Amino acid sequence: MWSKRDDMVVHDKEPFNAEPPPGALAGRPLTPVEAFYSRNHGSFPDLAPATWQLRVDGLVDRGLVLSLADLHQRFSPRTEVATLVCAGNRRAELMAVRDIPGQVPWGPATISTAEWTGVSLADVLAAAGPAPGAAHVAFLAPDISPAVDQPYGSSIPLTKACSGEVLLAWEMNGEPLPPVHGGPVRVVVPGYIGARSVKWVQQVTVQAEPSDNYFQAEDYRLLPPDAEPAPGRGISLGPLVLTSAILSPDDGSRVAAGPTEVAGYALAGEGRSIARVDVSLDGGRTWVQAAVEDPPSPWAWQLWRTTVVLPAGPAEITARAWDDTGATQPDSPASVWNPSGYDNTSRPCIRLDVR
Ligand SMILES: Nc1nc2c(c(=O)[nH]1)N[C@H]1C(S)=C(S)[C@@H](COP(=O)(O)O)O[C@H]1N2
Ligand SMILES: [Mo]
Repeated sequence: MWSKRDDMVVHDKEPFNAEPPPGALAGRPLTPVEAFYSRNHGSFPDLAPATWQLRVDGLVDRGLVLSLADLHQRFSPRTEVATLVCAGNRRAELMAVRDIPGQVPWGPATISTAEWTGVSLADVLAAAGPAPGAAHVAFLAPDISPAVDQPYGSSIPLTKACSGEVLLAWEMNGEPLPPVHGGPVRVVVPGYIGARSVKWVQQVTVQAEPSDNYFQAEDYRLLPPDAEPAPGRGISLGPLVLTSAILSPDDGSRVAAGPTEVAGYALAGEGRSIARVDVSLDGGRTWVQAAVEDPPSPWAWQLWRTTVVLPAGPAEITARAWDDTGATQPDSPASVWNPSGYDNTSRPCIRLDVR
């Protein structure tokens, strides 16, 4: 069985969509399972570990059918600490600019970090032998999204699939992967949006083109502000973009005048790291630097904190992260608004009532 904290922010009970209160993530490099966000497009399938099988097919020399025992016996285990973040993280701030009907109003905590153990997808693909023409690896799960009447699927480029860090994982934070997070086995694609880390995976297909599944071909795409979703339209989201958020204090809360600790996370794109996080109390005219922790792995967020002194009255705290190429975050949610509400990577801002 699995359970979540009583104070999870539950956006939908069925399918289950929930994020922890932001403060629950602050200052903890690894997220306990009970606080880990959960994003689902359909009901959880009920898969028994003893009968679960993975089919590997498509453009391969040898198709494979693997049980959980086969994964354990035929391949060496690999563990990676990786942050998962939903492309819809911080959508609520976009919705405040202009409504986005029918989408989950996610706050800044649709992100979590765990230690995942399984086998490298690369090793399994090597056993199957990708054939000429192979360029993408598609994943398919049995959970049906009632909104589109399709099972959940996605794909990643073959180069990423063969990069070692992509896992077929059966353990999360040292425990068997719970059903809510895709147990018995899920894909974990470090450095990519959460949507590509397919839970309850049953089929891995090597193919020439990206998956034609709704969640790859039509959803999880960044559209121009004036466009409607359509298959193939917009930028297909994969690799993560530089972002950060403030986790504590809570946006809109009341705090005592004087020194206040401000804490959050920052996450750089693949192959990059966070070089600096700045915090401003005057809407971005002046900035001080926060202390940034080393990441728990190259595939994980970096936590940051600083202490600011707040006088009584209304306060506004803004943060911005910089990566090691010198890139920083866009100014405002309005500047990145898009019709499906993805990739709100604008610099975070909270308001406080200081007494
Ligand atoms: N089979 C399946 N896999 C899935 C999903 C889903 O609905 N079904 N949701 C995806 C999305 S959008 C995200 S952000 C992550 C969330 O993983 P979590 O629920 O373990 O946090 O799972 C991804 N994998
Ligand atoms: Mo997501």
